[in-house]
Amino acid sequence: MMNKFYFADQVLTASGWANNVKIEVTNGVISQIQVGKTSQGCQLLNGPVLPGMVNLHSHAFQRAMAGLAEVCLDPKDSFWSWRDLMYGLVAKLTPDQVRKIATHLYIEMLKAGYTQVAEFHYLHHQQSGQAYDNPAEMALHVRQAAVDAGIGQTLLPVLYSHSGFGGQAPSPTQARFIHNLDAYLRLQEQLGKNMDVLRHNQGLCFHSLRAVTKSQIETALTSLPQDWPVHIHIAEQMKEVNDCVAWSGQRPVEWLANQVGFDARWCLIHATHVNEQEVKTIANSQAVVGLCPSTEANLGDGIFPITDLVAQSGRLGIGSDSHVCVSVAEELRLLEYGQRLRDQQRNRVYSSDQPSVGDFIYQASALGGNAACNISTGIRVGSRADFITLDISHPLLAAAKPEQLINRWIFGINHNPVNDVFVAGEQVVVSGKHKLEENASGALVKSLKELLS
Ligand code: NGQ
Ligand code: ZN
Repeated sequence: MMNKFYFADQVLTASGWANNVKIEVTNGVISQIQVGKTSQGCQLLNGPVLPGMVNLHSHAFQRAMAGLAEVCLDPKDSFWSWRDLMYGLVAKLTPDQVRKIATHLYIEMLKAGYTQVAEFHYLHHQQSGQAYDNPAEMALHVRQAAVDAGIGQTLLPVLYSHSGFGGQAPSPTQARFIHNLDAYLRLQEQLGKNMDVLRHNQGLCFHSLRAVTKSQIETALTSLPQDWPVHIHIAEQMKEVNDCVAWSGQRPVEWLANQVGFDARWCLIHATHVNEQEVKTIANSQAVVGLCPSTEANLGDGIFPITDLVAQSGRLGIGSDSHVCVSVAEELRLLEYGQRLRDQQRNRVYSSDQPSVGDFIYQASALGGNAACNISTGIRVGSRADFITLDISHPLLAAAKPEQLINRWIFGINHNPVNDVFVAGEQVVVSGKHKLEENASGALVKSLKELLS
């Protein structure tokens, strides 16, 4: 048994802000929280303590092209022309490059305050489309990046078999993604071996309704453990909605609800284009909506009706997806501002018991992220000990009451105040620095030069 004791003046626990808090961590999990204590015998946590954030949607390799697709090549540039550019990157990447890109990215995530990432991993095979000698080669490189950075990871190997609704043949540019169901189940089995179960787990993942058939979804769901999370991209672009209607007479979320069904295990990524009935179905199901505000803005997706979901007690979380932004505050700010811009009103995403927008979206996103990863990381007994401290040297933070801190961070300041970061009770960021950051930066520069020369 490994016991550690931490002390902080102010902690945002699962039941709210508390003062003079002693946190006991046993084997990486919070075993006791005592309020109104002294710091004797404890490691002092420097600054107010918040639970770590979950990044519930990542395609790590796409970090390599962040900011490079912002040049107009055609007046009709769209999500789909961006995807062609992204496929150009896909065609070149080696496992070693992917690992280096992901390691650097995961270090940036930790420094931003994310302590867990759900990696939606679909770049499986060699350039030719042949599996690697070890079919899990790429996935294991992505997991190794999480191990090296020290971030928690839910690895979501993606089932991807088709290019469009109704089982259309994949395009040559998708060759590196493609599995049949048997090969996919073997990959999942292999990835279950030798993992650190405190920080790593797995989930089931369908790329989109374009990429899998109904019978594949059904067989995968019955073949894999029933407590695994299930992720899918859905209804991100109007073309997908229109193609789905043309194929089935139903909209994507409607089709999934009627033909397969979804519940609290599911994480619907984007779900941008939903009607009132679909929002109601999602809220009732308690599936988590995986919002990726910076990527959805970057790709011109549209605006998901968060206000309607929250009014019906639906669940949400945030992801940085294509990683044009690796900032918890920016992601949450944009989440709220999208609703304000649409409604021409202020203070949109909150609840009657939590009217503070920042506090509501931070905590709702952390909780939804936990569900989407099938983990528990809030500051409560029984959770993995993931927490962050804020550097309050900025005057706006220094003068803030605890209940104003998150709003000050998200809406009021322009730098990242995340100071120390702990994952499973291990400190991985110290005063804003990660021990591997210099090495990881050098390795990333080298990989980017190889890829982009
Ligand atoms: C992806 N990304 O799989 O990386 C997708 C684009 C697609 C986002 N949707 C490709 N952000 O949906 O076919
Ligand atoms: Zn995605």
